[in-house]
Order: sequence, then C-alpha cells, then structure tokens
Amino acid sequence: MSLPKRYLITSALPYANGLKHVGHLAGAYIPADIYARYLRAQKRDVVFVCGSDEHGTAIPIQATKEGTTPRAIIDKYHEAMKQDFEDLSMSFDIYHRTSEPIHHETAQEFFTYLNDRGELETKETEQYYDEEAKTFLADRYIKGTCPNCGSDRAFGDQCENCGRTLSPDELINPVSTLSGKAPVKKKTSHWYLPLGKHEEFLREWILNEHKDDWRATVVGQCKSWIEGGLQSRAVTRDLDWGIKVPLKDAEGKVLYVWFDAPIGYISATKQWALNNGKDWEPYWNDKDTKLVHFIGKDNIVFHCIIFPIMLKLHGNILPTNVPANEFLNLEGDKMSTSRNWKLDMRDYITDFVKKENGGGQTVDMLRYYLTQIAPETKDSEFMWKGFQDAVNSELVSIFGNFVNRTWVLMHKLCGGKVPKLHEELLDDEDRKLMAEIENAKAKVENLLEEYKFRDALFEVIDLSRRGNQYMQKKEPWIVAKQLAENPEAQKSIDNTMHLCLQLSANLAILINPFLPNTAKKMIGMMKVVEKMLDWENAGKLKLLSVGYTLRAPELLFRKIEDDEIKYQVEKLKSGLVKPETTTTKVEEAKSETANLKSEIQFDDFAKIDLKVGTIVTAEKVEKADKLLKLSIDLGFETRTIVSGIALHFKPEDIVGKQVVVVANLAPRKMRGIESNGMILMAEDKEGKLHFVSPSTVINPGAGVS
Ligand code: B3M
Ligand code: ZN
Repeated sequence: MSLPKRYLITSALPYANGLKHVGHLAGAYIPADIYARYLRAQKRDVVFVCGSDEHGTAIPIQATKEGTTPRAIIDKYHEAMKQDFEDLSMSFDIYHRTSEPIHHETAQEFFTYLNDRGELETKETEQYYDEEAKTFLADRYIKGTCPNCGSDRAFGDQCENCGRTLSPDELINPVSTLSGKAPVKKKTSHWYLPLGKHEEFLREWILNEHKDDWRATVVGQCKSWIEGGLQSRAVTRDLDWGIKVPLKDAEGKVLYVWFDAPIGYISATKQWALNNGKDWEPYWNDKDTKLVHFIGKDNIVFHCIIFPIMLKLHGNILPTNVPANEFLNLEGDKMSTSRNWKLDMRDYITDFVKKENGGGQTVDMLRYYLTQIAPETKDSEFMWKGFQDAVNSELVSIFGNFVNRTWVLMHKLCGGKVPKLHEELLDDEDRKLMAEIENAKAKVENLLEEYKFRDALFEVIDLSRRGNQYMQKKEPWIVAKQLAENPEAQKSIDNTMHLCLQLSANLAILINPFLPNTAKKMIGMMKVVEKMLDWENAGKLKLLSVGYTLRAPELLFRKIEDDEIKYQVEKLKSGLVKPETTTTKVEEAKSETANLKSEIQFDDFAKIDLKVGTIVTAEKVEKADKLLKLSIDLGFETRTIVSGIALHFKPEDIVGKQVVVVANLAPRKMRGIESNGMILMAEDKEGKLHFVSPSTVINPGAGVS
C-alpha cells in the first residue's frame, strides 16, 4: 500500500462557552496529538488543526449567565482553552477560531456554492417561538424531555444525557430556556440540506467501503441513521449570533453552527498556510491527502454524514477515518458540567502541573492515564485511585524504574559511558531482548495506524517491563562482585548495560508521541539531539555510540501520594452541586474571599521573619489534647515550637515535613514549655488544617518573602 502524500488531522472544535474537562481531552485531543506526533516523527507531511467553535446558541446563553456579551465570552474562553491545551502539550499546528473573518468568508462561500447549484432546499415551516422574548427558539434556547432516554434536560439540538441528536419538534413538553414558558408555533423559512438525496452515496462509502476499517461503534451509529431514514436538515437559524446567511433576502438568518463549525477545519488550514507560506488547497482537494477527524461519539453524525455530504458537493476530499471515542465517566458517574461532576483540564493544571518545577512530568502522567483508559470501544472510567495506580505501578515502577536503574548502574559499573558490546559473548537472553527491541517498532506502528492508542501504549510499557526482567535475570550488580577475582566479568556487565542503554534509547523514541516531555528528558540524559527521536530510528540497536559519556539520571516520574488522591476525591464530592444550588455556591465563594483584615503597609509585613524549616521530631504534650511539641530544623539552629495542631496530625506522620516558621516571634510559654516561633497553617472550609510548605523540598533556613 502506498503512503498518502499528506495528512490533515483535526480535533473537534470545542465550544468557547466554558472550560473543557478531561473527558474531552481523552476523547478528541490526546489521541489526535499522539497520531500527529507519530506522523511528524515519521517525517510525513502533516497538519494538525483545531480551534474554538464560537457560534451557536451556547455562546449567547453563556453570555446571559455571566452578564456579559457573546463577544466577551468567546474571547475569554478561546484564550483559556488555548492556554489549557498548551499547558497539556497539545501540538496543534494552529489553534484557530471561527469568529475570524477568514472563517466567515469560507463558510459563506461554501453556503453560496451549494445554494447556487441547487443543492439546498428552502422550506417554510412552523417553528417554536417565545412570545415574551420575541424570538424563535433554536437548539439550546429550548429544552424538554428526551424522547430517547426520558431525561428532562434535553435541548432542542441534543440530549445531554444520552447524546442523541434531536430537533425541537421531538422534545416532549418543550419550554423556552429564555422565559421558562411553553412556546407557540410560528411560520419561518429556512435552507435545508436534503440528506436523503445522498443515501446511496453514504451506504456505499460508509457501509461498504469503510465497514471494516472504521470503528464498529462509528459504523453502527451511521448505519442506524441511514436506516432510520435521512431527513432534510436545516442549515440556517433565526438568530442574531452567528455567520450571516450571504443572501439579500435573509435578514436575521445565520448559518447553523453545525454547518459552519466543521468548515472551521478548512479555514484553520487556510490560516495555517498563510502563516507558513504554504498552499492549503491540496490538503482539502487532493485525493492523496489522508483526512482524519478525532471526535467524541456525540459528534459522529455531523462528521460522518452531514459534513461528508457537504464536502462531496463542494468537491473536497472525504475523511479517511473518523476514530470517534465513547464517553469517559468520572468516579462512577457521568461527567456533567451542570452538576459540577467533572475534572476540568484547568483544575488538573492548577493542582499538578503548575505545582511542579516544569519538566512536564505531571502532564505526561495525565496523558498516560487518559490514553491507558481511553474509551476507544466503550465508555470508560476515570478513577483517581486508577490514576495513582497507573502512575505509581506502571510509570514509576516499570518504565521510570528501568530507565533509572540503567542510568545509575551505567554510572556505577561502566564509568558513566556507553560500554562496548562484546558480540562473541552474547547469550540467548541477550539475543531475545535484541529481537524484542527490533520487533517493537512494527507492533507499535501497526497499532497506531489502526488508531489503537491504548494497545500501542501498552506495547511500549511492556517493552520497558521486559527491560526490567532482563536486568533482573542478568543482575549486573551481582556480577560486579566477581570482578576482583575475574576481571573478564566486566564484559558481561558491559553487554547487559549496553543493551539496556540501547533499549532506553528505543523507549524514548516509542514513548515520544504519547509522552513527549518524558522523551525530551530522556534525550537530555542521553546527551543526543532531538533527531534521534525520528521514528525510523526505532528498532535500531546502535543508537548510542560506544564510549559516549551520558549525563546523570533524572527522575522521570514522581509518585502520586495517597493524600493527593484523597484531596481530589473530596474536592470532587464537595463540589457536587444540584443545578438549583449553583448560586449559593458562588455566594459562598465570594464571602470567603471578602473576609480580609485591615490594610497594612509593606514595612509592617517586612518586620516578620519567615523561614523554611523541617520538622525533626514531634510529640504529644501531656494533658493538652491540642498541642504538639515540635523540634524544627531551621538550618542555623533547631527550635522548639509548640503548636495547636494535635487534633489534625499524628506526630509520626509529620516528621520530615517542611513548614514555614515565623522565626522572630517573641518566645511564649505553653504548658511549661517555651515555644520559639510559630508555624503557618492554612485552614480549609471544613476547618481542616494544612501545612504551608514550599512546593519542593529545599534547604532549611531558606527565607520566605
Ligand atoms: N463544538 C460540539 C462539541 O463540542 C462542537 C464540535 C464542533 S467540531 C466541528 O461537542
Ligand atoms: Zn436522551
């Protein structure tokens, strides 16, 4: 099979109406990023586009909620989402937005092209209208009971609960989300795309041509759409937010958001081409382009039925594949924005990524877990405990451990250099490992080509597991004990360490599409240039030259502690809101921040001497339930401090913890013990105390300002 000339990879354009959660990330973004990084490592011609979806009723509805304008909403959330994606190492070639003029023009041209060729129909129909708000009720302006699952939170375009695409007429007991009143019907005319006319094309293209290479879940959904009878779909709306219908007699009409949004992939490509002095056209017009859409399952009909019809009519290429993912649940329940049962990317970034000293290890930890549990064939579950297990018992104990052991032993037993391979001494165990390294490339590659990202990642981790087994069998640290009597033993050590190093280099290449920050750290340790990560190098056994000096090991991943997981689960549970209590939550948060003492000058603050200290001992104070007697190492001296924290911490749990001490506080006697200073504590809503400490362990006595 000949390779495509170029690739155009798309990730669903997220609505700019709020922050996105890890379910979105696992569904449409991380898999696309892995695929794009893999293709780039293969030196293929690839463009990876995404951007904010800034139209549709979701935007003005959010603006009303926040008491601002739609424009302010899209500006705010476009920037926020772009930043979050960047913070999680998404490698879009462009993150565009559908409010850009180039997009408006592209979408209008598309509409005009289809309309001029008679591919659209106009129809006058009766549609729901809110007499109080004096507006037609499109999409999310109307809600009611879902005819499919019975949820009473279904919108006029889609049911949030079961994901089914709906039209307002299908809702049971519809009400306006603007006035809360039952709507009336009123005449209006719109442009429609007659899907039924294209049934034969869809049957042939999806149900015959792609029935085996597309995911069964995707083909299944398409099949039920096609067999259910394809109705004409309105591609315009009566709204004032959106792209104007480019016709004279179309006052007050805009393009339906699902008509313009996928065209956003094309306008993003155009903008990317402009920015980079390239030609966008072959990416959308030349049959030698492989177009792949990464989406969540609720977007299947738009990407597999409606947009392809539009592309065909407009003379563009069709997607080669649409590897849609199912949904990701969280701690046993559906993720939901309205119930605040979700983990926003931003929350993870704040609680993990921003707390580390760069290096992206926590980014890669999330990318790892989300790939490992990716809902590729069925819905799956994000569990904080599962996250901890994946990190601690796979990334830390298998992959990280193998690389770290290799480096430590290479420094200890081979002088920090890549040792020679003594071919004449290779045994079966060595040869077996060599073959496994050589074979891993094809295994991972085949799985990636089939969009089986979790299996592909499993193969990479499995190879590192094999590395550990090999090392355990060879025990070079035991062999080293014979060196005094038998200097020849060094050759066996050399062979083991040589192969472990070549395996590590291979692991860096294979892990790179999944965990790019880890791969980067590894090439730093190997002192090689990024070019080594080129995919064609995978499977090679001479990546690191004999005699080459390597750097000291860096820890690739850190452990996730029990209390981090506990904190996250509690936070999730305490943040759970019933829709009607949302406002009280906001009020609570406000009153918390407003509780400030009166203003002070800088000089007042400067009088306080704050120092970092390490707790060396901790013991209960007799007959005082609340007090602990601590000795704290401040670098220049060890202090005794009596602190009222005994109800919150067990003495044995806090030894070794770093704290911030008010070091120049006048001494005070408590229960007969002189306390020399005070430690800073933060108190949460529930009245629980937490130490205020530096984000990483530093030297005791360090000043805090
Ligand atoms: N904005 C819907 C969604 O986030 C939508 C995707 C558009 S892709 C062209 O589910
Ligand atoms: Zn439903």
